[in-house]
Amino acid sequence: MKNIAPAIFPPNGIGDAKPTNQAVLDWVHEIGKLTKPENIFWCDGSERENEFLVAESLKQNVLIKLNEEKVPRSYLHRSNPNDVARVEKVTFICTPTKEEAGPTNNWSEPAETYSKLYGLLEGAMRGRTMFVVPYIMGPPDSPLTKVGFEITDSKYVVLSMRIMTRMGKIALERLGNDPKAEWNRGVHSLLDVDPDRRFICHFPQDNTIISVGSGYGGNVLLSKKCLALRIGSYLARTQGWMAEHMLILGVESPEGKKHYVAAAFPSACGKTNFAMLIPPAHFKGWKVTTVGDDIAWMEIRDGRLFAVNPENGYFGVVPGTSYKSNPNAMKSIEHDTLYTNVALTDDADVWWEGKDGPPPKHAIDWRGNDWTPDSKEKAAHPNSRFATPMRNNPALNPDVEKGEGVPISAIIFGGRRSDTVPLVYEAFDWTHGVYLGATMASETTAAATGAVGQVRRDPMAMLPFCGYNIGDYFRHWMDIGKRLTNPPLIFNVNWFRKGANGKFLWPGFGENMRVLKWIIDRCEQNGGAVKSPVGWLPTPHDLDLDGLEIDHKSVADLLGIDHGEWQKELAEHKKFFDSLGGVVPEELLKQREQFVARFAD
Ligand code: GTP
Ligand code: SPV
Ligand code: MN
Repeated sequence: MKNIAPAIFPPNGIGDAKPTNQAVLDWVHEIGKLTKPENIFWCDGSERENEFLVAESLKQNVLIKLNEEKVPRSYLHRSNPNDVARVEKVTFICTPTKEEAGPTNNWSEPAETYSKLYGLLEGAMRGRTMFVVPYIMGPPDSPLTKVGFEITDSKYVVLSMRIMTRMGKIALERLGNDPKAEWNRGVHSLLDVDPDRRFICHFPQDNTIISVGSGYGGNVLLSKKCLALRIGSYLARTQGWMAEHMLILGVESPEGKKHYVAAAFPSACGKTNFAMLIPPAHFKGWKVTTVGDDIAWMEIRDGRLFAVNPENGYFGVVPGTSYKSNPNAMKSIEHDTLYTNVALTDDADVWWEGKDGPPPKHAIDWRGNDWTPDSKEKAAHPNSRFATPMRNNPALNPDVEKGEGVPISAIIFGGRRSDTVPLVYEAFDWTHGVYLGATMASETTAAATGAVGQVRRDPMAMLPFCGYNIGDYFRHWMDIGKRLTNPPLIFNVNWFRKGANGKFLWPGFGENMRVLKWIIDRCEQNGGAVKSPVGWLPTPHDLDLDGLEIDHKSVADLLGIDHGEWQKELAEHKKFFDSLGGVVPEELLKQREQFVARFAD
């Protein structure tokens, strides 16, 4: 195997933050014996360590330094062109039985899978440095916070984990010396970045993740989709809380009244953008702040749902990000940012499709080839990403570190649907809301490998992220609902409905404030709505559209319920439930019948 990650040799005082917990030491020893690295680098998360790792990464061309004036302290990384997105078909849930993983997950038997992966890892780190990255997910003083360790042979992973998590000493302190303490074991090796030897495997019962053969995003930053969602959802079910693929935002009215909402949209369907929304001029005095942009961990307190953001940074979609669409994201990525697979301009600035201003006359594309505006290829990969600390966000909510989290007034589900699904509507109650989440669908995006633009069912935006049987997951939602005396209201939104001309009917981005305002009005029990077969639906008068250039016909189309389309939709719901092979809770099957009956009335 070619050594694509040669060892580095730190000076004294760097790379030696060895933990004292014997369970961690034993595990690192075991993985070291297996992978046979040149040396072990124990990360402490310090500034000095970061500087050293950046310098070594520049030497090895893992990073390219960007223009210090234009994007200070920022770098570009190019992943292997065969390795640019999550790969769902090689992602496995390795529970003792196939039933536990359920009908929506790839399953493989734990003992066999360990043995296959250990075979691949045998000697895999020869001539490489094995990094041990301790981290916590969640605010330091939250009861939900979890400790994880990721072993990796990728410097890019270490540098990304430093941005995306609270990394280093803080985790060693939190873990302490109890050898029985709960912590997540994550093992990652690039191997030779061969798609045929790429596997992302989760062992929920062992709180263990093993990822090999990739160096990209959600496949390898094991804190994120692997721990915070797949293992997280499994732990959440047994421990009575929720791990969801949701942004969390705060809305404050001009009078100072605050609400928090959590919203589940599938990958590349607008979470980061919604979380950083800037209200249009018409909403003078309204403020939106970001708690999280991708993942919410929620627990019940005083009969209400409280949410924390387990992450410490944003791993966001770059293309389409501009001062027009998302100024807060643009400000966040102006400095101290690690870019992956964007284009590099001749003055070492970054560029991507949809950035403000004209394209550069010449650039180097994400693959490292010459690019001009006449090129047929995209300059930036459609799933190119930024990793940036949440501290960079001008709209960061000041309570983001609060251990108890923020109280959730509304949960929003949403997907990319060209047709059928109205701009916004509200569920009649919790069970109806769970049904809306369970049956939501979205057109696939570049965030995962495979076809783009195909409608697929993606329950609660968790299809690729639920670490156990989806039927039990639905049941868990129902059980949580029973324990809530003051449950959030549940809504569904669709920013992506298209008109007859094939263009989006809704302007989206900041203008989504108009929908958010209606949602808040409903939470305050003063928003108007009509009862429709799908749920409570605003009339055009119930939405504040003042100052928005949109014609009556578009608004009517956005809010319209086409009975023909919904007959097809309800048939798809049935097909989806049937495909799950009898795991769907009775209450949800009943919801479908009621749905059908409302249309028949
Ligand atoms: P992940 O990080 O993959 O989970 O994605 P995300 O859900 O955070 O999506 P993000 O906010 O990064 O948006 C993805 C794409 O959708 C980008 O190209 C955005 O420009 C586009 N987008 C976001 N919000 C809107 C919107 O309101 N309307 C339209 N038309 N496009 C949007
Ligand atoms: C997603 O795909 O939902 C992401 C990007 O947030 S990744 O971290 O690669 O999973
Ligand atoms: Mn995501």
